[in-house]
Amino acid sequence: MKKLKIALISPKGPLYRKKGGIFGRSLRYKPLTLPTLAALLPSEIDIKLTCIDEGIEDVDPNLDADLIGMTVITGCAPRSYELAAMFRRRNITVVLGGPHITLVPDEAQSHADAIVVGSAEEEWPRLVRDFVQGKLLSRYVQSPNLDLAGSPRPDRSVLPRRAYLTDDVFEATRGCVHDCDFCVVPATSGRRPFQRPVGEVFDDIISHGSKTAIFVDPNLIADRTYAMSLFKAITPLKIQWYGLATTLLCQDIPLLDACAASGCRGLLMGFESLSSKNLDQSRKGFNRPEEYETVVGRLHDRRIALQACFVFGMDEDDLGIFERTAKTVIDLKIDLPRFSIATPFPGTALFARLEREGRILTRNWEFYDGQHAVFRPKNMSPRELELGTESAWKHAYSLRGMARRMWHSAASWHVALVTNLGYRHYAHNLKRFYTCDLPAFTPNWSRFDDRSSVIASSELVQPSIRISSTAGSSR
Ligand code: B12
Repeated sequence: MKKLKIALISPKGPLYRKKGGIFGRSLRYKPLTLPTLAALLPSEIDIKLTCIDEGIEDVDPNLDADLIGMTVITGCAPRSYELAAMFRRRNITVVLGGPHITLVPDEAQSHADAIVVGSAEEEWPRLVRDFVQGKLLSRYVQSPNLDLAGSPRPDRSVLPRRAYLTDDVFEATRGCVHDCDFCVVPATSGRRPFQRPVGEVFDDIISHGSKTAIFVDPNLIADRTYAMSLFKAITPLKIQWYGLATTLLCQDIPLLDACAASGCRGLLMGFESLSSKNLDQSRKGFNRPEEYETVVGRLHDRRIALQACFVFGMDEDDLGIFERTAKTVIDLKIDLPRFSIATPFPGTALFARLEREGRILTRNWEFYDGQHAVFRPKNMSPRELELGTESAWKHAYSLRGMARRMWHSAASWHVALVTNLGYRHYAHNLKRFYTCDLPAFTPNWSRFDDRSSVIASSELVQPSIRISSTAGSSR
């Protein structure tokens, strides 16, 4: 019987339009989505599989496939729809899935022969079997009763190892218990954290022979009991690992100690804002700005480096916020600060509120990359928000700022230097990495009329961003 030819594609995203992404391809870790989808393919069907991460290799327009599956995050949606249209014109069946499809299924439906809403563990193998039997449905929706126990380990071999810094990438849980209004996770996964049994995570790490691990879970400590048992289980492996957690970890000393003892060397935490009012409005009031210093101190005491993420443009933010935040991250000795522009992803509570208030500037999802203003902020213009964010990056990664932060870094001297230089390069080249407005990528400028008119008219107020001069002088 003829082999079924399936291609899985991760389309180019905001950060990876240019080959090499922000740090050059060698500093990226291997994404888990395509390896997870590959492992779920039904074993009884004879399949020839091709996997393409468009961030590292081009998609051949003449790709030979019977069925193409694409994973879509919001910033990549226009590119995904463009590819889908191209393949459908060639009578290839196209299936779309991923966070954006789950957030706005009705929009996505018209761009594909079938869509998968939610996780793929049950619905993707079912879809492939239906396709083979000529019974493809237009929509497959994951039931909320998903159980990750017994799911196959991701097949990391489907993407080339050499193209990435590491493929020691793991997923223990999916979903989060919190309900932050800007986050897509409660909208895509609900508030129940789905969990792989700890033993299966352990086996995945062992069988992959990993000495380091990156956990992509949105909040590894969402369920304390699970987190504690995971930390205890992996302690004997003596690996070094990196992941995501909330600041609540630092209020729970036994859990924090167990986390450190299990080999945690770096955590990404969403600090989001220095304003409690902003945090309360975003339903992330459990973050307490007055405790940020304690959070950093407790992590550093345990040799855990911190990548703290801040967003700008929330309703309490004024023009002084960029400078205040950039100075604070230096004073707090945050190892790797990150800044982005508040982004109301469709399907989130934040999007619904801003839409009700008539503040959404564009529905061109290409701009939904965390670095473009896609809504009208309260106390500044969209252009000021974009320039201010850039200034905060430059200030935090000025040579003086880097030196002050790195002096106290929990990471090794070498790692701190390489990562800081990487982000410094990024900070000074944001325009190159976020290129929605470059004709090279978007030849049809009129597609952006809705946003560009607002941005252009607000250009006039540019000079009022005080921090730009500070940042420039300290380079
Ligand atoms: C790892 C990660 C990254 C990595 C790698 C990205 C990658 N492509 O793998 C890096 C660090 C590079 C990254 C960068 C960014 N990311 Co990111 N990232 C994640 C993270 C933490 C985990 C993703 C993951 O691997 N999950 C494990 C896999 C197995 O799950 P999954 O991808 O959801 O796939 C499952 C289902 O969705 C479904 N599915 C997915 N695709 C498909 C396709 C088909 C055909 C089918 C049938 C099913 C299906 O099946 C899978 C198995 O059940 C998620 C948060 C999260 N935990 O989900 C954010 C997340 C995906 N990222 C997000 C964002 C915004 C970004 C950035 C724009 C951030 C920024 N400003 O820089 C950039 C853009 C990157 C780009 N492509 O240009 C958002 C997306 C929001 C949205 N509405 O689209 C998320 C959801 C975080 C968040 N809470 O907001 N990211």
